[in-house]
Amino acid sequence: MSTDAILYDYWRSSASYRVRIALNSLGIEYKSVSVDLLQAEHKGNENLARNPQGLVPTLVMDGHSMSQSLAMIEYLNETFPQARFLPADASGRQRVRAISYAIAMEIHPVCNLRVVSHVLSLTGGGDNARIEWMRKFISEGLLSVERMLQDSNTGLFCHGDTPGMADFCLIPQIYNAKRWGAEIGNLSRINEIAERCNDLPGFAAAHPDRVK
Ligand SMILES: N[C@@H](CCC(=O)N[C@@H](CS)C(=O)NCC(=O)O)C(=O)O
Repeated sequence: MSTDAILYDYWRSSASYRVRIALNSLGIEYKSVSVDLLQAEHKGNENLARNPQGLVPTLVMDGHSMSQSLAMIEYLNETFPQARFLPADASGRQRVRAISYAIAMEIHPVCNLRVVSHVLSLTGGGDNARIEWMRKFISEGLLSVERMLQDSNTGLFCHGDTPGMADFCLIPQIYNAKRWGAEIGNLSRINEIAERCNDLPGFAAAHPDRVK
């Protein structure tokens, strides 16, 4: 589907990766504009004008400039009738949001570039400290998600048999776990779901290696 959507993102950003999966899953064509985090482009005036928090991603669509990846996914869910990113029932939506937030609001913030860089600057830590930090919070966080998934509402995907917002959060976090060498091999539910998601074209096309 052709739209005038623009996603301001960065190839390795997991919040951007979530939104790429959602857009691809709906077959929405969009223009991708890179905001290079390593060059600090996200802190520049151009990015601040579109994203007041100075972060990525930003989705410009339907005349709105949107920040916050989960709010974008919910916007797409509400505006595209074919999207089934959240279930129809309130308790299902609560569960999908809880899994999504366990990743996006618990694991992701403490592993963010600016947070880890600041910790290292305060403590004088180097590359090894960075790796240990990332491994600790990602493996502990995903272990808690694995426990959330030990539930009869989990199906082929995080909730039931349709991929949705929780899966859109999980897959980028697994990419990060692999990137940093976090121990997740024993998380059987997570690994099974990841294998299924990664076979889907919308997920595959959103992978960082496909967009860098
Ligand atoms: N909760 C925000 C998080 C956005 C976010 O933190 N993005 C990261 C990249 S994944 C970023 O811009 N980091 C820049 C930094 O930490 O300086 C969302 O879901 O959109």
